[in-house]
Amino acid sequence: MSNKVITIERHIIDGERQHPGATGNFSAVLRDLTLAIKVIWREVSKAGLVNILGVVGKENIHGDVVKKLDVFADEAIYKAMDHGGHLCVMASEENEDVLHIPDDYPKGKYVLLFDPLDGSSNIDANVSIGTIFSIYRRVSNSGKGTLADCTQPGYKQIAAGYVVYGSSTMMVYTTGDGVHGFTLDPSIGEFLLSHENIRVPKRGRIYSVNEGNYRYWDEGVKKYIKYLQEEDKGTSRPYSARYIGSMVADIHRTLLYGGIFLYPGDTRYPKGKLRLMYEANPLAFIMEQAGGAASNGDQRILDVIPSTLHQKTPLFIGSEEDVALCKEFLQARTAR
Ligand code: P6P
Repeated sequence: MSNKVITIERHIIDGERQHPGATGNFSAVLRDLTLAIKVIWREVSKAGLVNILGVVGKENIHGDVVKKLDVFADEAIYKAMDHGGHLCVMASEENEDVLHIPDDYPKGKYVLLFDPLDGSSNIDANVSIGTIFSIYRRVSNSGKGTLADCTQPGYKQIAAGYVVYGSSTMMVYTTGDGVHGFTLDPSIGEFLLSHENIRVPKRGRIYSVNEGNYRYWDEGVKKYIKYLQEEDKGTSRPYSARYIGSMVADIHRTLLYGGIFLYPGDTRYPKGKLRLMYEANPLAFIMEQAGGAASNGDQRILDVIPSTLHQKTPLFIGSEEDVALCKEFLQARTAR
């Protein structure tokens, strides 16, 4: 076991060097993004002190207006990424339209999509929350990026990652060459390689879903969850139920321990609640790169051809065998 201290910046550059002819721009994108994430971490880790540091909308002890954390995170990423000259356009969960690079800054060949702070409603209960990002090469020729640059199918991603701000803060990312996890060492402000080449177990023993929605699920989902709750030692059932309600934390546990996370469509919301472009796609890329799977119930998430920037999708993601079995129950629904 090497005791080398490998920062995420070092890991990114080493990865870049393995691609002859790489320009270094891509590693600059990830480096700039890592800086934005450290700025977000600093605010998120103070969130519990909000009553001391001022409440949202009011001036804090420094005379600055306190912003909602997800607005703060959104602005922190945009400001860190808008001037490096590597991106032609961005898009965020917090903004209806695409986010253009200011006119006086150069435009690059990459596209960044992000959910700046997913699960932020949990922050008051000190529950882990997360940042999710997805990077593509532009499809437009030059100049300002376009909506088409931001609505490419997930299989075209060149990188994806998430940060889970929890008991420790971890950044997990892939550039298509495996999945690697970095834990923030607050004493030096660096993300250090702690989980090299993460592999999700082929099958787990945990399912993660909001069972409060049971009455709205279709029959296939109901039968699948009931199946997981039956006793059969031969197939490691009953499974345990774990649901944090903060997707990045639920996905992180699924990635490390195996099992399945599901947010199905239902009679109220046929497409479910989660977003395709900056939630399901990046997490699907990561899960597949770790040996798992991600489906919308009918097809691979990464094969879905997007039609709108903020479109929602049902999501069934986790261990390969668990997702495959779940799909059998879902498709039995349509075969009925
Ligand atoms: P529900 C958080 O608001 C979020 O977007 C995801 O992080 C999480 O998985 C989901 O919503 C929880 O939704 O309907 O179960 O409360």
